[in-house]
Amino acid sequence: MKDFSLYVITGEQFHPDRDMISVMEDAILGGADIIQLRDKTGSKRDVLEKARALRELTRKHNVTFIVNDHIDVALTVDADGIHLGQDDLPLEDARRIMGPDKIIGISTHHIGEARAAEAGGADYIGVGPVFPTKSKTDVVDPVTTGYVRQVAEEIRIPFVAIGGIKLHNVDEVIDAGASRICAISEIVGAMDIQDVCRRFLSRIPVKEGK
Ligand code: TZP
Ligand code: MG
Repeated sequence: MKDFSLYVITGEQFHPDRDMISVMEDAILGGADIIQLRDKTGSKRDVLEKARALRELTRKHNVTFIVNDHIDVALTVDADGIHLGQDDLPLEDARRIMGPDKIIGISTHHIGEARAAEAGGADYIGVGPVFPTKSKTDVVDPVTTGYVRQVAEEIRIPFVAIGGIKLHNVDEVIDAGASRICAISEIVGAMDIQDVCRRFLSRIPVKEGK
């Protein structure tokens, strides 16, 4: 997969007065290089409609587009990939459905899950929640920067740190070895989304070949 630095996930509850597409376009204009549609409440039709709109937007800007949970929606709109949690369809089955070329990302909360995802052929893993977060309703204890450090030392596929990451604590995550950052509330809930994205990017080490 194309490498990335700033991964932004939709969180419509954080911008009740703004249209989701314009929020995500601001994130892209600020430098986000992966956009994920995450909708835990909408009907399949709603999710599909949002996915189509985000697919169009991300194509226009040449940005990677991932759908959370819904493999059927991801395939229907020709998203670049899917993101799955530990209770979703297993990686092996998802790969069979998605084919070899689509991106599959897996959420992990400890090193055993990270190892299994890497061995199973995931394209990247999520590492989190690093800090407490209100954006995820199922209760998972923060994994802390200790887990970020462990993954940075051992896992070879790309990983993205997620969960409670803000401009005021992102340096701790970078210092632990992360070079890809994901945020929801700090970005989509901001007054000036482009500015927040640029500030995040200014803290993330520049990658070779990017
Ligand atoms: N997975 C782990 S933490 C999280 C998800 C989807 C929520 C991240 O949201 P925020 O607002 O950046 O803490
Ligand atoms: Mg899921």
